[in-house]
Amino acid sequence: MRVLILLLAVAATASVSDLDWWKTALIYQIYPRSFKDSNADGIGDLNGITEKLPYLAETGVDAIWMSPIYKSPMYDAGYDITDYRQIQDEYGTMADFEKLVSVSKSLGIRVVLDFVPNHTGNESEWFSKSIAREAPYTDYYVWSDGLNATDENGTVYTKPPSNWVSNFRKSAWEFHEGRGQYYLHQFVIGQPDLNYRSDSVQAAMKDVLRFWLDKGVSGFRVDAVNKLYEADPSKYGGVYPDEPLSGIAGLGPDDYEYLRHIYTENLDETYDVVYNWRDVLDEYINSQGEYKILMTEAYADLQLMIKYYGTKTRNGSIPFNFSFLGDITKNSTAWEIKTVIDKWMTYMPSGKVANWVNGNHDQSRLANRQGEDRVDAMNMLALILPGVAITYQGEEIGMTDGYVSWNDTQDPQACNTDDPINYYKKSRDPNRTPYHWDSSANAGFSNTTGATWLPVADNYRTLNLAAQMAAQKSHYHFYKDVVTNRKTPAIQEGDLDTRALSESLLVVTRLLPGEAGMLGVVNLGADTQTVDLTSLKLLPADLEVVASGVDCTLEKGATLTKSSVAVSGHCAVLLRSGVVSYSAAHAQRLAYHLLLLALACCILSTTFI
Ligand SMILES: *[C@@H]1O[C@H](CO)[C@@H](O)[C@H](O)[C@H]1NC(C)=O
Ligand SMILES: *[C@@H]1O[C@H](CO)[C@@H](O)[C@H](O)[C@H]1NC(C)=O
Ligand SMILES: *[C@@H]1O[C@H](CO)[C@@H](O)[C@H](O)[C@H]1NC(C)=O
Ligand SMILES: *[C@@H]1O[C@H](CO)[C@@H](O)[C@H](O)[C@H]1NC(C)=O
Ligand SMILES: CC(=O)N[C@H]1CO[C@H](CO)[C@@H](O)[C@@H]1O
Ligand SMILES: CC(=O)N[C@H]1CO[C@H](CO)[C@@H](O)[C@@H]1O
Ligand SMILES: [Ca+2]
Ligand SMILES: [Ca+2]
Repeated sequence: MRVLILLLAVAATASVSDLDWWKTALIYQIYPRSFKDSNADGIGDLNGITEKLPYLAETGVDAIWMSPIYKSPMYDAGYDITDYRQIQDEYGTMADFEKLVSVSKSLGIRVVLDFVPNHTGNESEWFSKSIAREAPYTDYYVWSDGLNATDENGTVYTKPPSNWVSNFRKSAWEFHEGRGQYYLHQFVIGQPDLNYRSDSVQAAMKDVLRFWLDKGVSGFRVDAVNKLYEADPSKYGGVYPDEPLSGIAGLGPDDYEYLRHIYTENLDETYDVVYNWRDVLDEYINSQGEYKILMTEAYADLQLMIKYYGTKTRNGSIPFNFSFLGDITKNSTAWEIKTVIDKWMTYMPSGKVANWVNGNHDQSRLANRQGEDRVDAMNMLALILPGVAITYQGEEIGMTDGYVSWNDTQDPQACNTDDPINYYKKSRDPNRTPYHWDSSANAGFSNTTGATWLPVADNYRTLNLAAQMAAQKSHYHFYKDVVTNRKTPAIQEGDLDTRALSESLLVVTRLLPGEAGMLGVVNLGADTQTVDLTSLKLLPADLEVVASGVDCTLEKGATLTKSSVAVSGHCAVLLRSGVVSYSAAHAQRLAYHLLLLALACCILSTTFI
């Protein structure tokens, strides 16, 4: 009987951790094309990822999220999917994928896939059948007749159904001869938007989720979810309404930011779809014994983002918070960074899980956006704040944007500018260059004798993982030390306290009674500053350095006291305190109250006697 209870208890704890794994997961975003090439064709692939899984396990990563690996003609680096159920040839086979999942599992790493529901590639069978008006595909996409217009000479011509602009510039409508109608593409011409007003599309996309869940994936990151719906023409007299102008100076009708996207973004209908997908994922919790994560990419205002979390009656997703990307710059002060953190924590519904994203394949590298001297600071903040942390490949070693010439440029967002001089302002290629494994040819990314799909950044000989592993101090060592300490109860569950002690000093504390406290201290300035932390009353006085950034003179293992912590310029440092005890404070208060009581008794007794 006893043994049985013990077994049940063990089983219960195991399942709790499997249900809660996602709440504090460190998720590593892999951009498959640029991670590791296993067969010397210059393109990263699944077997390359599998080969490097031990590295990720050693680093302490809980899950990998892979950018799209599905069948695609690569008009938008795989975000133009022609078959949601097949692996792109150059990335490998379904067997390679299954091997990747099983090796991941054996190393304790979960696999999260990118789900791209807004559009397919134009070479998909669904699109061909929709062109041919074959049921049920007829209305799978957003089709519309053009509008009749007359030019100055009185000649009648047809123009697109509305003024909508693609995210990658120019009209969002493309005429298709075969169907004799326009189709909508919020991204490139080769990415026709699916029609979420079709029940068949809704059902088909749920089946796609089930297909991969059946293969044992642990959840999805959903791409561009805020673009799922566009205005319903039946509510606008049968036409797609034009969007109003943004009024932003210096832009023309081809620019995405020229319009205010009130009819093509963040429509109310979107949220239900997300909640429905959540339900599909929940079908698998019992059968696979783990919670499935759902994260949504939606660049939107905070209030709109928060709705993705769910409602009183429906569970939703974790909306990606891009505030680290969008709202923090090289010049942000400690006050501003604290405000960004506090804002999210304030608006987030209670009981939900926060997340911190420091980079992705669409944004300049952390080192370029925020400066090389802030790489450790930003990595640490994402890792010690409550909730999910997402690291884009290469940020753990502080990779920088690579140079990609006009001739080598692949990104449609840059190619669509037709501008060989200024293309780079729109290009996302510099932050997608291959990972720097070591100082050998092609940075150890590929053994090809030809060109890699994007050129390797030329600083790889000095800035690479092998060099950082060998060095005494490096971004990588710091990152890994912080990740190790991320597993402590204080960071997993402790209360959060953020303080900007000056323009350049930020202190993030995580305290849990009965456990060692953890605090990250960041000096954004160039000069050493001495910090007095005695205002953190519950923080024990004795501190030890457990992770020391590249610019820190406080070394790992050093001990100090909270009244005086000298933080060198650009230093990010993680400190561990002694065990936090509420009982000591309690005991003190109790003693004080007892004293008061005794005094009162004394006074009373003397008065009455
Ligand atoms: C445009 O004109 C054609 C004839 O030239 C007509 O068949 C069609 O219905 C008109 N479309 C609209 C939206 O008025
Ligand atoms: C898909 O779109 C691309 C342009 O992005 C075009 O070159 C190609 O011909 C299209 N393919 C089909 C089947 O429509
Ligand atoms: C939402 O998810 C939580 C677990 O994370 C579960 O306890 C709760 O029952 C779910 N609510 C609904 C409405 O499904
Ligand atoms: C930072 O400040 C400098 C100097 O004041 C300014 O030139 C630069 O544009 C600012 N950068 C950002 C990203 O705000
Ligand atoms: C961060 C991210 O995933 N961005 C993607 C958003 O969706 C478009 C279209 O699918 C892609 O081009 C981006 O890379
Ligand atoms: C909560 C928050 O900071 N929201 C941000 C989300 O991302 C967009 C784009 O980066 C920002 O404009 C929002 O401020
Ligand atoms: Ca390859
Ligand atoms: Ca759409």
